[in-house]
Amino acid sequence: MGFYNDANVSFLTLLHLSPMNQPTPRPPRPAQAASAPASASVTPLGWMHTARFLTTAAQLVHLPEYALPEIAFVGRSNAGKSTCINTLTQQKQLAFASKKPGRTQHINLFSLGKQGVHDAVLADLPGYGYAAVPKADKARWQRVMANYLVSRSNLTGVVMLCDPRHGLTELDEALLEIIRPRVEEGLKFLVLLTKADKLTRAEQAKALSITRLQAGGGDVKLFSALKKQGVEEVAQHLWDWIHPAQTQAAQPQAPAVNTPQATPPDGS
Ligand SMILES: Nc1nc2c(ncn2[C@@H]2O[C@H](COP(=O)(O)OP(=O)(O)O)[C@@H](O)[C@H]2O)c(=O)[nH]1
Ligand SMILES: [Mg+2]
Repeated sequence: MGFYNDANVSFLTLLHLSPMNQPTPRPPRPAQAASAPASASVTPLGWMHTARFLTTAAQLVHLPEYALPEIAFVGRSNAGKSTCINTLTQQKQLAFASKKPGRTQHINLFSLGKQGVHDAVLADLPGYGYAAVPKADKARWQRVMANYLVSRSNLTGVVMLCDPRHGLTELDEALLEIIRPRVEEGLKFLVLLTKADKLTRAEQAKALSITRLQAGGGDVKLFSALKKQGVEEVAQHLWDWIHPAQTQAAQPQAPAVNTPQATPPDGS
């Protein structure tokens, strides 16, 4: 459990450090329109492109609370997280906002939704495992991250980014342990193997199968910002997390076999 060894604190201690439900001054809330139907013409990539910077917070108590589903992006430093968010949202600078001085250890939120009707939020969590970060900052950040993943009540899905040339590391596995109870209760979870362009097809296949085993059979996909590999597929995947009813409705209906004919209302 690298997370806690580094921080030298127990998991239970972490849970008590930053309760989420304290009353605090909050930045403006997004529109409460989670149930508003998205336009039929909106594609998953079009939806991702609506991402707009919402707010930034160094501590959980400063995160706004709302009922909108939230998808968190997590991963080691240099895994390709900012590049992935920018590629998915088709915006050059969006996630690089977190590189601004003073914001490197912040949670940055981006709202999703067309014409001011927000229906989800992306949360960009700072990368972990960066050796040059002072130990005290590392420990503080690990507490914030663990607390966020355990207690953020509107957290709907987690996307973990991983450079397949390094595989899932001890820190990634510690994070998986933290969210496992929530995944068992329905939290969505996806591992993206980034920079897939750096691997041969055989290496890609091998990395996929190894990571699937490590992730306990969870969803694992290849992604390359450079080659635009997996971009549409991942956008669709996240769309399905947030709009399950619409996704179901859009499934082609299997032809009915041996089903009794419905009686017309007029009895004819
Ligand atoms: N070849 C290749 N390089 C990538 C890809 N995605 C990110 N990178 C590079 O990996 C490095 C780290 O990316 P960045 O998005 O800043 O990682 P972060 O620290 O996880 O946010 C940068 O030099 C990127 O240009 C990709 O799909 N292919
Ligand atoms: Mg980054």
